[in-house]
This record gives sequence, structure tokens and C-alpha cells, in this order.
Amino acid sequence: MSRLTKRHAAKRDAARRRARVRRIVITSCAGLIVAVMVAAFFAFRGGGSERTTAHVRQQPVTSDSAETSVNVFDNDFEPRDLTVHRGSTITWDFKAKHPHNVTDDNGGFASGTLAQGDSWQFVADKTGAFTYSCTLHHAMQGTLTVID
Ligand SMILES: [Cu+2]
Repeated sequence: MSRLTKRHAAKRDAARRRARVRRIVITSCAGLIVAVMVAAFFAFRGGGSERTTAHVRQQPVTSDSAETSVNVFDNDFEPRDLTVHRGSTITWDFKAKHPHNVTDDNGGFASGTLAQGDSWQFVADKTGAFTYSCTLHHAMQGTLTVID
């Protein structure tokens, strides 16, 4: 190999090394951006007490479990539409910053007004569809359907 070709080969190797470093840097940057976006998504989802989700679409939930929880956020229940089996226990966990209540529109059950950190349980001993709301915030509406 002539000196010239050797120098050329060395130059080419150096260029390849630089390209590899650039690729690694670009890949880790992209990875970091994705990680930050995923973290931001979960931070937003887990926004807890400050969250107002009345405008957010929710999927109805059917629980086969003997115990099911419903989150009470400011202005929303989650899940809004819950179906459980007769005899199961539903626990409403009050995670909202402001006080709320769980009140059956037809008088079948009422939690009374509770604060952040409280929870209230109800045993679904009758089948049927029960609409309930927070009497302080009428936009907060939920449905509890009890099946056999
Ligand atoms: Cu309320």
C-alpha cells in the first residue's frame, strides 16, 4: 500500500468512526425524547387532585371482581359507567381537591359529602341500573349497573 493510499484509508476510517458516533448520539437523543414524552404522558394521567376530566371520553368498565374502586376527581367519576355483579363492594376513593359526594338520583344510596383522602363503600345488593351524581356539582354523573 502506498503512503497516499494508507493516509486515504486512515481518513476514511476516521470519517466512519465519526459517523458511528453521530448515529449513537442521534439514537440516544431520540430515545431521550421518547422517554420524556412517555414520562410527561404518565405525569399528566396521574395528575390526581387537580384533574378535571368531565370532557374526557371514558370506556364503560365491567368488573367481575368482588371489590371495585371508583375514583372521585374534581368534576368526574372514573369509571363513569361501572357494571358489577350483585353482592360486590364498590369503593369510591375521594382523590379530588374539593369535597364531593356520591348520591343515587333515586335515593337508594348516598355517601354524604366527603373530602380528599376519604373513601366510601357500598355493597351492591340489588340488581338494576343506578344513576348517581354529586349534588354539589351536577356535571359529575355516574352509572352503576348491578347484574347477577
Ligand atoms: Cu362534587
